[in-house]
Amino acid sequence: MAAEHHAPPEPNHARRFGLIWLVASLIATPIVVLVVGPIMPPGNGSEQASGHVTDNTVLIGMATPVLLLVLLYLIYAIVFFRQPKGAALEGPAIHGDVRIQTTWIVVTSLLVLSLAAYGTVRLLEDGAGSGGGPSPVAVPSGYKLPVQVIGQEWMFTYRYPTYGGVETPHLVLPVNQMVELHVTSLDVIHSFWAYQLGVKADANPNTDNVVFVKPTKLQTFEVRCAELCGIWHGYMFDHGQVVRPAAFKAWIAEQQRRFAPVQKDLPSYSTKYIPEPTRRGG
Ligand SMILES: [Cu+2]
Repeated sequence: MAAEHHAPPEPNHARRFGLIWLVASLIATPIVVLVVGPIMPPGNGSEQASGHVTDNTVLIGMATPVLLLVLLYLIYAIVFFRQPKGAALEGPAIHGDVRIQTTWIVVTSLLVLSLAAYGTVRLLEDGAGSGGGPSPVAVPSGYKLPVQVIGQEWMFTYRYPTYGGVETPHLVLPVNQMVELHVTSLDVIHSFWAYQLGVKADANPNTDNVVFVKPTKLQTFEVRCAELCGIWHGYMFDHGQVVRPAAFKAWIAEQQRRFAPVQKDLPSYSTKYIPEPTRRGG
């Protein structure tokens, strides 16, 4: 009976848990990166979209060991630190443990600062598919097809300045061509969001917001307004297409022919437009 009181010595929990966490992280992180990474949004519709997938994979890869640390410790504590029924004892509190405090500060600082550095480098590489204002810091080299995106309540239209400033109701882009989008608005604030192309840029009145995108896949993509802009905001969407260069040439020629009669009533191409207020009582 007396033997009951001689409890076995406590195992080294820190070492045992550390080992469990290390093994779990070494197994789970590659699986997450290799299996979950490739299906992360927004897909591979453009260079910018593929860049987002890479960035999301880096983030989820770094988050996996952190998440495992929290979850596994929770399970470990429930299993090994469970108090017998009726006991209201807490474990000894940890105060002023220099090793734990230092490790905590160093590891969390390294994680956050390395992600900040990574994000800055990636942003400067290609602008990451978001608007950089009228003179963006990151400008890709080589020829860029300029296309203007005009938001207004409640639709987007598109102008192609290198094709006589023709204005079209749908966005069609040639594949594997770097495009320089000039996003603006005629009235309130909108946001041009082509999800599959990894592009999202504010469409503000009297503003020329430049964003670059290089579609890499023949596809139909969605265009949505991503800024609450009035009562029909939810219906402010349409579909665009990425086509072969020859198909683009044929399409733009057809648009120029079709819209020639109304073209003369449009203001000439400009990076921004100041719409005249509606005349009343005339
Ligand atoms: Cu809108």
